[in-house]
Amino acid sequence: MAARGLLNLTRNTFAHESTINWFPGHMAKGIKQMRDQMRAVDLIVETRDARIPLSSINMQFERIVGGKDRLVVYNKADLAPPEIQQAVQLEMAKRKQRAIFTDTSINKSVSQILQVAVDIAQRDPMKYPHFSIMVVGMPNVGKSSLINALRRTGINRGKAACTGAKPGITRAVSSRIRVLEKPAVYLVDTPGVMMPHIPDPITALKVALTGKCGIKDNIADESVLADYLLFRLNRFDAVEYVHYCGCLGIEQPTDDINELVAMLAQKIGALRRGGEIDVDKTLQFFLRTYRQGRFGRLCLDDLDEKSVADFFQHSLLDAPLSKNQGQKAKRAAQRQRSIEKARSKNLI
Ligand SMILES: Nc1nc2c(ncn2[C@@H]2O[C@H](COP(=O)(O)OP(=O)(O)OP(=O)(O)O)[C@@H](O)[C@H]2O)c(=O)[nH]1
Ligand SMILES: [Mg+2]
Repeated sequence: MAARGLLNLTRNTFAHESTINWFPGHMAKGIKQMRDQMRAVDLIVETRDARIPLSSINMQFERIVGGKDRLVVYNKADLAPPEIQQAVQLEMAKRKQRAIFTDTSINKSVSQILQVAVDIAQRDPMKYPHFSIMVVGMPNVGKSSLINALRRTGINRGKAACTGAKPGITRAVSSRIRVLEKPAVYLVDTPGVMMPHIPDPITALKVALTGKCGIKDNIADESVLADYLLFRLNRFDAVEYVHYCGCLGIEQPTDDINELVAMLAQKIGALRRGGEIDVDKTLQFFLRTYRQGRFGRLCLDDLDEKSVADFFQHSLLDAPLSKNQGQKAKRAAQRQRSIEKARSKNLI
């Protein structure tokens, strides 16, 4: 790994203003279906993305699943550094939430979910002649993959739910899918649900970067996503990307996304007639390669005590339900910040 001190890496912050407001109709419909079926549900498996353990929390589920027994599952654990697991579990324990980490390709990993269900069901067999789990979470966190993996692990059967690399594959709440015979355990798949408005622009970038919203819908600009990714990779000293782009000039990390695109385009042959660079294709390759985990196992959220506290205080607890509420909340937060700033300078 190159020594950062020698490198021309100049950015310590990433300036970004725009947020994401993406809430297609099938999500609102999905929430209604979830609410309608909630009475028959014994356990909620709230699935989050291990690469963004904070930013993949959707506070809407607090309102939807309210008092139900809940297990938080951090999926795609194979793409996140193993050392974050303890910190996240501690944080969840403080919030009285059980949390586990899963990788859907590993039976032992997903069978932890079945174990939780079996433990609850066996405590009171009269109450649970059969046990129903509803799997909820943001788009593309791997809900349907988890269901297929649980079916494979529990009853050795093939896929029952469609999965895909793009968000929005599951469009409606599914019927019950059996995943265990004794005790009888069923799962219900649900469409991924976004926050209608993500107030913090950097949280929005992380959500988009990990593939939670459709790029084709122009929700997030790929060049901004790629630039933010480059910024984070450099900040982490995660310079595996250099090896991908290395053969044609980049021998050390760069903070310049244009330089990276120029080199990478040559390497992958993303060139139009006359040698002009196909920027879109190159950016897509860069983002796809990251999402496949080929730049290493990275956690995009900061998990030190202060960052976690700030996150819960500012981004989540007052999470708005609509764009209007979001704008109001943003203005209120700005006002509050100016008051605090003025206070700290003893002006008030
Ligand atoms: N690396 C990795 N990829 C996973 C894992 N689980 C799922 N995936 C991949 O993540 C992508 C999304 O998986 P889905 O199961 O369709 O996600 P979903 O949450 O059901 O998505 P929606 O239906 O769109 O809300 C697919 O390409 C899966 O192969 C995992 O544990 N590790
Ligand atoms: Mg799905």
